[in-house]
Amino acid sequence: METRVTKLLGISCPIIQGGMAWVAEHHLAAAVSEAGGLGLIGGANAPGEVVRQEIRKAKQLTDKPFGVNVMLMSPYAEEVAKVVVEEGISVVTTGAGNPERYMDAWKRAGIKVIPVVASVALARRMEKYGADAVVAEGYESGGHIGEQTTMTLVPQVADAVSIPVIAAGGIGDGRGVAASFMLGAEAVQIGTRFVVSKEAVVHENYKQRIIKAKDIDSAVTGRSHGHPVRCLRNKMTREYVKLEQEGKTFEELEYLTLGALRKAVQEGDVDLGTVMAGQVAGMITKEQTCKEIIGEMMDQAFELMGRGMLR
Ligand code: TUI
Repeated sequence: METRVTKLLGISCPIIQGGMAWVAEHHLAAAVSEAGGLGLIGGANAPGEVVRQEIRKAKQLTDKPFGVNVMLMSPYAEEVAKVVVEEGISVVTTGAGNPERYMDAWKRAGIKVIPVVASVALARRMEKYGADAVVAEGYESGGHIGEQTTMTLVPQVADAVSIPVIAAGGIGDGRGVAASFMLGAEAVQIGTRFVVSKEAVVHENYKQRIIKAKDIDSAVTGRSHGHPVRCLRNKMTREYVKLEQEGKTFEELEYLTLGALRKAVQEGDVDLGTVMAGQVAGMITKEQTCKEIIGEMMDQAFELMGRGMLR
């Protein structure tokens, strides 16, 4: 399937992997790119040199294009912003903030810049600053989220900008891909389903928590201090939400989440760790290779769109 996004990125399937903290490392990024999508290395809270090594390892696993996600709330965002230029990365996505201050340097280096946005206002602003596309990410997503649902955000962003829109949040199979295209998107970003891929170096407990999750099993922590994060309900989220209701400040709550994502992803502590996942967790039933995931999603999307719903 060819769209402005596949042409822009030089990929064969309009599927971009989410730049998930701790999960989006070189094995996953390379596997998604090898399967025809765009793999991403998640900069997350890692120092520039760690991201540089991840980039170099991914280059050894694939000749296909892959990108880097720069998490703008990271204390190392500036370092990572330089590393992507030095390492000749061709596409950067950004999350959890406004990347304006880096965009000039990235554009001068010929990097395609795709900010993740959660509002029409930021999408418009990013287009003005030279973004090549935007990811419109809805509230159904895992991790740091905005307030708009994917169903409402994607068409409003698509109406507001001329650059291509990539839909994210709540897309777990080919039905979601087809629906996204109907909302005006020209590609999708997939996170949670790739967490449960064979190539994702993620603790088995984490993958099993997603596989066993039901539709209502995620919770949003951090609303009270303006940094809402969606993860699967557990001892940590129950304690967090209880303390938030008691009026505790961000600083008082921080101890609960410091290192908690690593604890879940690497050590498999899915009770006290942060198990970030989107609302699609309830429809993910098995571990598959990235190639199987992309193949299945595209086949199902094609079948649905071929029924005359889109073309
Ligand atoms: O960035 C994400 N998802 C993430 S980042 C992350 S790491 C983290 N861990 C703990 C706490 C916080 C972060 C885990 N998941 N998605 C992209 C995204 N960006 N979603 C929403 C936004 C966003 C929200 C507000 C982007 C910009 C924004 O406003 C910027 C502005 O200045 O208007």
